[in-house]
Amino acid sequence: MSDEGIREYHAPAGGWGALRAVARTLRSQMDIVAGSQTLMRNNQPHGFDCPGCAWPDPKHTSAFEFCENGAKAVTWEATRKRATPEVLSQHSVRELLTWHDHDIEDLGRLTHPMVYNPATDRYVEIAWADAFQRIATALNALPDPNMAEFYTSGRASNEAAFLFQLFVRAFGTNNFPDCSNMCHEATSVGLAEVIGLGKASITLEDFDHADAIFSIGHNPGTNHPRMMTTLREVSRRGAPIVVFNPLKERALERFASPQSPVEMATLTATPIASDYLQLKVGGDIAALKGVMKAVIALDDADLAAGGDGVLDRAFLAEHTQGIAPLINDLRACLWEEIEAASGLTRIQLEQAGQIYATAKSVIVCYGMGVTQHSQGTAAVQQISNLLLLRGNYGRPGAGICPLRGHSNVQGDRTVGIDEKAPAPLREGIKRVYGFDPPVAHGHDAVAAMEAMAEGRSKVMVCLGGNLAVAMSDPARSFAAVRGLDLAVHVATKLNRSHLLLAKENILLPCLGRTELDMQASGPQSVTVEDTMSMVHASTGKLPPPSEQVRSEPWIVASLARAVLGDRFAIPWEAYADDYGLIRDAIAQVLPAFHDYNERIRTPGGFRLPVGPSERIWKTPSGKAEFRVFAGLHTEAADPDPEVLTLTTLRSHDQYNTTIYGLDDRYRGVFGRRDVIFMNPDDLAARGLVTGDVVDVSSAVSDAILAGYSVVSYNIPRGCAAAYYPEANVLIPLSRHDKTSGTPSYKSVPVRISRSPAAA
Ligand SMILES: Nc1nc2c(c(=O)[nH]1)N[C@H]1C(S)=C(S)[C@@H](COP(=O)(O)OP(=O)(O)OC[C@H]3O[C@@H](n4cnc5c(=O)[nH]c(N)nc54)[C@H](O)[C@@H]3O)O[C@H]1N2
Ligand SMILES: Nc1nc2c(c(=O)[nH]1)N[C@H]1C(S)=C(S)[C@@H](COP(=O)(O)OP(=O)(O)OC[C@H]3O[C@@H](n4cnc5c(=O)[nH]c(N)nc54)[C@H](O)[C@@H]3O)O[C@H]1N2
Ligand SMILES: [Mo]
Repeated sequence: MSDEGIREYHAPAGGWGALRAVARTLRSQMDIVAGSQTLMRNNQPHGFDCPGCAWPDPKHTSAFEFCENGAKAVTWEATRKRATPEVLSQHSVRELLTWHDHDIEDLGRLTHPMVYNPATDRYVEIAWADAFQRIATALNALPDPNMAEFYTSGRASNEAAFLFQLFVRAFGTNNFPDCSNMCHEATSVGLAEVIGLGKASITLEDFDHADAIFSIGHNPGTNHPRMMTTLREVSRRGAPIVVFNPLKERALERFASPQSPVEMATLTATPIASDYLQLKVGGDIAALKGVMKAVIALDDADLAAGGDGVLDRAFLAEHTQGIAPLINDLRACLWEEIEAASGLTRIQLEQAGQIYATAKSVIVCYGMGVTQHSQGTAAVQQISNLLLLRGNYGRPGAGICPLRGHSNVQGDRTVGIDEKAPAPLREGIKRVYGFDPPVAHGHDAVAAMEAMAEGRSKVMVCLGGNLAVAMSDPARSFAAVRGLDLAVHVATKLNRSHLLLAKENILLPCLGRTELDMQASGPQSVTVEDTMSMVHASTGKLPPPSEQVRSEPWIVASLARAVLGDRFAIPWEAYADDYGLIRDAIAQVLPAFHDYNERIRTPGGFRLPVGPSERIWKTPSGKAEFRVFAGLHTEAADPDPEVLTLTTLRSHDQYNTTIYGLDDRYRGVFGRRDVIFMNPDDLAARGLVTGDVVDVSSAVSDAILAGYSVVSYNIPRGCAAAYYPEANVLIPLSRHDKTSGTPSYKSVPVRISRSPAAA
């Protein structure tokens, strides 16, 4: 029995709890004065872009936009701790592998290039030139360039990412596994098919004009905290916010703004959700179909009463195709089946349909709760269907808002990190550099892991991230990395992926966003694209963690030169000396970036073209397309009533695989992560109470998460939740959305049994 550290948390999200958490973080990682000055430069017109999330910056930034988790991201990077060669000489890799992920990263910033020495089982210093030489030798020895994988995590700047893809394509492959493949790939693929662009259609200002917001499967209080300021304003002006989430997330219930002196002084808060619909995990397609069915019924009723209907018929005629089969499908869906699959009642869904049909303009926001299922792409397309019914695209206050994860994951894609090698990009490269980039699709993240596991790929070069830990199925993924000839990691901090030893292993330490990037032509800025397609500059000011640390563009350019020599007419050295030249090159290859250097001088930057926001649809038909999904399940339900559907979540104290601390304040968990949230009736049915220790076993593989404590929680029956990345053991690599490749992290069939160890 272990209910230690589990207690209910009654305060609203934000508020004093958030301020206290920031003070604690500053104390543990930084000198407090330097720390708070650094935070002030966060997301300011001349400061650095917060490495925390991809939420845009308001045009009129107040003196300091407070964000607890942004503060954690910044202080974790700008820490005073250092993982020097001396520090790493004290710990063998065998020892480090026994450490908690938090402790591995908490060694601090990597300060020198390092290579693994098998004789001592330690990472030791190596000169930059020697590191590049060893990598070049291994890459050039491969019989086929498609035997190497080049991973990107979404922190890389546009400049670093553009050089990386140029290098890799010149080398000869499109193997670009990317964190986006584990994240919003269902959006990139699904929305591109139906509206011609896999990105948000709105701008931040649209929230001022929306009459209703639908929020589906995302947790902004933790993962996009600056969005809470926006949602709070929407709520205060009385526009309904309809939430679809299996868990009652505190910030979506009520939020106290640390920016509001009144709320802080009076301990009051603003309610956020007007309607909180606790659907089943994986119930999104059914719920969306239910809402649309209700809208069609309202339309029928209005027409029968002599009205014009609630559908936007002028928009449908001019801009869309395929509504008839959708309406037929919705009419054929039975309410009982929708209720069973969604876990919501007909009345709840009709109420949501009523709000949708009454609002002139609606924005739908969504996150990983929608995309990370075996039918994630189809779920995204149902969201688009709903918006199309009433022409909720391309006018003020209306549109779709996928919440991107990493701060520049969207930009990396735009500048060419894409295993599918789009034709305009290839043509641009050919025009500017005179060579033909490879055409054949390369590997996405799951395909790369499978290729490594099967020995088809032998070298992996990672521009950031923690691929093996972020990926499902560590048994398979860890073994895949360990089977390589060479693993190279460009990183700020040590993590577990670096400890999964290939034959040769090299760590290349890089600057973070907060740091001064000095090159031959002077101090450099980089650029990033936020979730609303705004491209802007980011300029670090802090001194680098050591004189041996290099910028990502410099590292990529130097690596490219070592591998490719003079085989291509690409001015690698000039690019590393002056990032303005990289931006000129991006603008030449991708015309949407015209006058790039000029346009980033404006504070806030510029917006890339977003077709759907102007009702331009770059689909084969030239129209926005409705997509019928035959069925109701985002994940096929297991017929065994004993099987629960487990979803995997981020705690309030983590950034993906980076574990800042062991608390999850809003969910009432403190000092631990080994818990599984379950419905009280599901617990009672198994004779369990909060704190009982259980084994969670996968219903589709032999994997077990042993010794977890159950927590009675407000979550629908048949559903459960646990933290990522620990729960990844339960997810076979083969369980992913076959259309987009996104792993099914959010619907894992599991069984619960009392832990024999505890008995
Ligand atoms: N502080 C912090 N910020 C981050 C990150 C971080 O780890 N920490 N990660 C960044 C990244 S890469 C990303 S992608 C984003 C992620 O941001 P989110 O999309 O908010 O990510 P998750 O924590 O996975 O939370 C998903 C939400 O979906 C709900 N959910 C789970 N299953 C379902 C379902 O089947 N249906 C529905 N409707 N909802 C469901 C969960 O209850 C939870 O509230 O955040 C980014 N920002
Ligand atoms: N079960 C489950 N699994 C999931 C998810 C889930 O919801 N559930 N979410 C998925 C999602 S949405 C994502 S995006 C992936 C995340 O996958 P990744 O992007 O691969 O993982 P991160 O944890 O963000 O990577 C952290 C590491 O990045 C490095 N780093 C930090 N800053 C920098 C920098 O500025 N430059 C460089 N070069 N390196 C840096 C540090 O070494 C740090 O250890 O995980 C996925 N995995
Ligand atoms: Mo993500």
